[in-house]
Parts: sequence; structure tokens; C-alpha cells
Amino acid sequence: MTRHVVITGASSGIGAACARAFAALGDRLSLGARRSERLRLVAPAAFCSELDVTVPSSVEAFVHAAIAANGPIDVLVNNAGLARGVEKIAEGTGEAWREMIETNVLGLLEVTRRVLPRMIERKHGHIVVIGSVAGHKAYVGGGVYCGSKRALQPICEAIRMETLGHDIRVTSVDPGLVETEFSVVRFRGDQPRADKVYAGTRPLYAEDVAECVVWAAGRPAHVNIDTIVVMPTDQASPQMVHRTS
Ligand code: NDP
Ligand code: 8X3
Repeated sequence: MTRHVVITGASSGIGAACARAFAALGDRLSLGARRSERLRLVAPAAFCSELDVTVPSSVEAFVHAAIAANGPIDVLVNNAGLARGVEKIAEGTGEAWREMIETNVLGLLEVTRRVLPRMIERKHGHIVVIGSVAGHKAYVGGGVYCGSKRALQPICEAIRMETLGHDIRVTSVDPGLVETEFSVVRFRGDQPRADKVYAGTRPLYAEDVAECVVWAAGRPAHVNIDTIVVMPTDQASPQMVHRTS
């Protein structure tokens, strides 16, 4: 049976790779991102709509339209997220902090709270969260981004407790270094600086993370994959990366 899979932030990187992977399995997709014009290119048969997870009315409209297009939601992939800058806390700006927390934490909550009640009612559903190894170990210049990803861990734990007995699964997929647009966004369009993040090492590709998501979502209904931490072989912790140049 095909599933209705909703993916936030499907216009690039991990979200787009997840969309392609679920589409290849024949699932029905609803994709959202601010750059909605990109979504149709990712998965031509998907329901695609503009979504800004930081704007509650946008989230409300997106979830409503997705259900109207594809029926009840079976799998929600909370992928939309970003980092801004690598300033130490003493040098940081409220604007960047707010953007990260509003997107990575509040945005995820706004989407999830609109999807969960129907899943609870149906006694069926899977919430996938794209966390990060940054949520397991902080690093200099990453305090707020790391905090925003760490915050997802108790949120996932609480959802598991609050939905116990309703056949809801909650999985956190927590990657290390993945070569996507993540660093270009973090460095506000500075491509040479972003390239240095991946220079001389072998990062993960978005497809590697998508495989983890699809695998977790494909387990039998009685199996809940709690957390997958996936890093490149060349990475031992967020800031310990083997480089040949
Ligand atoms: P990308 O920058 O390639 O993709 C980020 C996606 O999030 C885009 O599709 C973007 O779409 C979307 N997005 C950002 N802000 C919003 C918003 N306000 N509303 C809706 N969509 C939004 O990076 P990744 O694919 O790497 O990032 C995906 C997730 O993976 C993030 O949560 C990130 O924190 C996490 N992650 C990334 C790692 C990496 O090394 N790359 C490692 C660990 C975790 P648009 O701009 O069109 O709105
Ligand atoms: C992104 C991974 O280590 O660049 O979540 O912060 S890291």
C-alpha cells in the first residue's frame, strides 16, 4: 500500500533526496519549502506547495492542502532547518539565533502539532525528525545551532510518551557532515567558504541520509527506530574530520 509522506524543506539537500527516495517506492508525496518552484523538479508527481515553517498560517495552509491532495498523513519528515553563521555566543546576533530556533525548533513543532492529532485518532503514523550530531556534541561557534538540534531530543522523547498506545512511531535521524546547500546557507551565500567545509574529506551525500529515513519508515509497524546517528567514515565528532588536504 502506498503511504502519504509529507516532507518539509524538500527543495534541496536531504529533503529533496528523501522525496526522490520515497517517490521511487511509489509513495504519495506532499512537499513544502519556501522556494516552491524547485519542488516540482524534485518529484514531478508530488503535491507541491509553498511552505515557511516559521509562519503558522503557512504551516496551517500547507498541512490542510496536503491532506486534501493526498489524504491522511502516514509519514511526516521534519527536515526543514538551517544554521546561520559560526559566531561565538559573545559575538552572536539575536537575528541569527531567532532564525535558527524559529526554523529548527518552533517550525518543527508548528508542523508536528498539526499532523499528530489525526495520527493519534487513526492510531497510525510516523514522525521523522532530521536532527544532527550537532545535537549530541556542541562545538565552538555552533552553540545555538547545536542547542536547536539538542532540543529535538526531548521533543521526540515526549511525543513517544504522549502517544504511547496509539501506534505512533518517532525516529530521529542525526547526520554528521553532509554535502548539501547547508554550508552555503550558513555562510550566507559564500560558496568558497562553504566548499572548504567539505574540502579534502569524503562527506555524506543527501542520498545516504535519505536511505536511513526510508529504512526507518519501512520497518514493520511494531518496530520503532529511536535514533540513527550517521556520520562519514572520515568524521569522528562534529569537529574531528579526517582531511587529506
Ligand atoms: P539544505 O540547505 O540543502 O536544505 C535545507 C532545506 O530546508 C531547504 O529545502 C530549505 O528550503 C528548507 N528550509 C529552510 N528554512 C525553511 C523554512 N523556514 N520553511 C520551510 N523550509 C525551510 O540543507 P540540508 O539538506 O543539509 O538540511 C536539511 C536538514 O538536515 C536541516 O534540518 C539540517 O539542520 C539537517 N542537517 C544537515 C547536515 C549537513 O551537514 N548538511 C547535518 C546534520 C543535519 P527553502 O530555502 O526553499 O525554504
Ligand atoms: C550539521 C552538522 O557538524 O556541521 O548539522 O553542525 S555540523
